[in-house]
Amino acid sequence: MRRRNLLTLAAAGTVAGCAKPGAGTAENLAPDAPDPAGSSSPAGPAFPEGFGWGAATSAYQIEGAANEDGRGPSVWDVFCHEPGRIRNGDTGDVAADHYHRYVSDLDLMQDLGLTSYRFSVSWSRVLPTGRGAVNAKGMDFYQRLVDGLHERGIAPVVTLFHWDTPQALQELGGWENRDCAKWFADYAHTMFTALGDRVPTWLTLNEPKTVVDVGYTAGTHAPGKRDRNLANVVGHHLLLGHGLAVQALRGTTGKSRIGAALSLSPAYPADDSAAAAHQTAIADGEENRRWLDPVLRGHYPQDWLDTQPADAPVRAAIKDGDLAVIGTQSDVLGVNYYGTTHVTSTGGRIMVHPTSQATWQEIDPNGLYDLLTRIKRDYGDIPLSITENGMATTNPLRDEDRIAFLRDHLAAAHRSIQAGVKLESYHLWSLMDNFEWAEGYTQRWGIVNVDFASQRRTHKSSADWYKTVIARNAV
Ligand code: IFM
Repeated sequence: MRRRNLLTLAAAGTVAGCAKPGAGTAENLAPDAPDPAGSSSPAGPAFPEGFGWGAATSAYQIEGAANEDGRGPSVWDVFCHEPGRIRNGDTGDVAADHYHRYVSDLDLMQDLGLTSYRFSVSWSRVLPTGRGAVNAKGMDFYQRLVDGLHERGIAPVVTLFHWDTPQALQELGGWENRDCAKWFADYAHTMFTALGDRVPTWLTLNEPKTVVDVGYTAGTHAPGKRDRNLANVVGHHLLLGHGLAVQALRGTTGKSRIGAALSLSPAYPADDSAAAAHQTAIADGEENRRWLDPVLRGHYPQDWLDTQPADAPVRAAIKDGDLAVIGTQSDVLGVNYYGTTHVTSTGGRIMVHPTSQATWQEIDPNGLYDLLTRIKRDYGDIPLSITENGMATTNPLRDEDRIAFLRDHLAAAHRSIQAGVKLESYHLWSLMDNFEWAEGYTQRWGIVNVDFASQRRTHKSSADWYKTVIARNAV
């Protein structure tokens, strides 16, 4: 089942980088790269000098140590422990035990040659009830992690919210409560103060769309609600939290950059009919513009608003001045890209391209080129970072399918740079196998295999391949 295949229902109303700035420009593309890694295959055209080669993870998916050192529970801790929520009853209690193994994980990143690492902070590890006194031990973990990255020459890209709302705040309504945007900005300010310029790039929200579509509409992610009206209110409050967090950073003397990480999917008509074209425009509004427009232009797209009935609660949730806050200028946009969307004349979705172990994924590298060049065309030259891109595969170690995926997507990213897109960095998802939400440990997204019984890490073929790519700065 497609995790994100909810737009038709929603539209019908039937569902209650941190790379150095200036890196990715066509002007500074280097000539064809030499092959320092000694790979037998010739290197393709080189990426710009200083291009950020990264990998991404998130707190709940890898850290474990759920009940240690004063960490408070998040909605995901509660959700996972409810019977029937997660495949095989898996939880993130231990996950990849990164909280205890972060030093060897940092060494692993250094060995790969990463120059950028995207991770998220567990809000309830730092602020156990989401507000109030800082948990010093929790904060210390992120201090040590950031220090360890700098010692290894890896730039931290830090996401503030990757879905793990503190449970104490959820009991006050979580993101359904407008106050959550303010609580989030206060937490963000705490992090800016603690880590300051040692974090060159902050990301406010990861994929608010997934929270709306999966956490609040399908109900298969925490907090497990099925209410499209409520979901859209949550979406607005998430965006408000983003804007307030950007403003909180502007209120510091720091020089870090900030933006959101949005999951985006180019929508194409499944046939040549006018009806399919019309439905595709609606789908594009839901998948892309309802997130891009507020963040980068300070307004919701009118055609998306028009899909909301006159009495839709989201209309009342949007207060005067909110869009100006949400549209506070970002420095960077994080792009999570997993695939394309094909829309039929009745607004349904069909798969035109191959999928992966994650059957919601429609693999189409050209979609990445279309997406990146479209952002430049429609939203201007904001620096872009690919903050997630990857595939799940059942191949445990010899993951040639993942190598082909990464190669083709990196080639598309390179073409976009040649077309003038200001792409600064690429973070594959994911550094290592981890807790894949409702799928538990059954889906393997890492380039490093994790044996969850022993916590042993082993390079997959894709890790060795990526190491070579990074060494020669070329695919
Ligand atoms: O694992 C997730 C990640 O947390 C957010 N983006 C998609 C990934 C794969 O489903």
